[in-house]
Amino acid sequence: MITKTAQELAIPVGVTLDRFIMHSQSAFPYATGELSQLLRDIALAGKIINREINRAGLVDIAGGNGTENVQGENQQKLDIVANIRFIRALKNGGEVCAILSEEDEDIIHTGNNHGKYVVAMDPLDGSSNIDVNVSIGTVFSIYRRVSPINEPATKEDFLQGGRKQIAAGYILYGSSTMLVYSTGDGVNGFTYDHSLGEFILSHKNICCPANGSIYSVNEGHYNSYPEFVKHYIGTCKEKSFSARYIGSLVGDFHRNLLKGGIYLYPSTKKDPKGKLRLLYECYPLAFIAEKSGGKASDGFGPILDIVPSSFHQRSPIYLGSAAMVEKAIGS
Ligand code: AFP
Repeated sequence: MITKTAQELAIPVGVTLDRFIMHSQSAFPYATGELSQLLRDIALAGKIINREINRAGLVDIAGGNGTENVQGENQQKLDIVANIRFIRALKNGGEVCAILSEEDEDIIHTGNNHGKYVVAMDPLDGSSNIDVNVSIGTVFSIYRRVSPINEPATKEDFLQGGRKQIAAGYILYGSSTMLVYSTGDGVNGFTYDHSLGEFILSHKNICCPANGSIYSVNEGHYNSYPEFVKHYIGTCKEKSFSARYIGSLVGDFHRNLLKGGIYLYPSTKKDPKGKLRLLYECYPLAFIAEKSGGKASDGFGPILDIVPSSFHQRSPIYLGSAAMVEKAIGS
């Protein structure tokens, strides 16, 4: 008879997100646990959105809602659902005094003026992929407020600049659902185990490969890209790099983060300042890129150094493996 060890008989579940957060917090003797709780609130909202997405084909929450968001883009029902879910989770959690969302023009005051943090987020990015079962994501960015505690948050809380983020990350609703985040010290990824209802540490200390052979760009806009971008795309083709672009920033970024690659969204004639939003698309992913050894540039300098002037401002972005980003922008 073949005997099995305890490990073989009952494979360990692994480290849950809660346990990981608790252990990380204990490394900081003065930590109050509020940021930890905030990360848990985000994870909870992610689980709920994951459930909604999985049921989308069965209940009436797929497809357009017939409304437009602040950017003038058609809102999908799930955009609205995800926005409500996140706002509710952050309001109920109590640590966040205000939220900036892609879906709303102005900041949303949670009523928790005692909260130390503000969150900028795109609750559901890649809306055009919702109906067709392609990966979509949530992107978030966390700041410690600069306005006085116990008073309403101000716009300055959100316009601090990318270097002031104290944590950022994303949730990818893909072939599996993953939460990837950093509080500044490394980047870690957690895969959602549906049967347990828990995010489990699956990608410890993610390091973006220094170089790669995947490029992700919408080549449909090629004719209106700046010359340096056309030149770089040409070099990718000469080297027979793989073109991979699904039109969901989180999915395209995640692939390149793990395998080595670059995501480009340059300025175009239609969007001379780029399409992606600085505060809740570019900053958080630039933070993750840098903390994992990668780079993020707007073509002139690091994305995180851009001084923001408005909530929904846009930026071109070149993001991913350091050597590829450097080559693309010619530095
Ligand atoms: P939507 O959320 O409106 O689908 O935009 C997605 C996105 O912001 C980003 O996730 C994609 O990479 C990019 O826009 C796709 O834009 P193009 O359709 O112009 O390639």
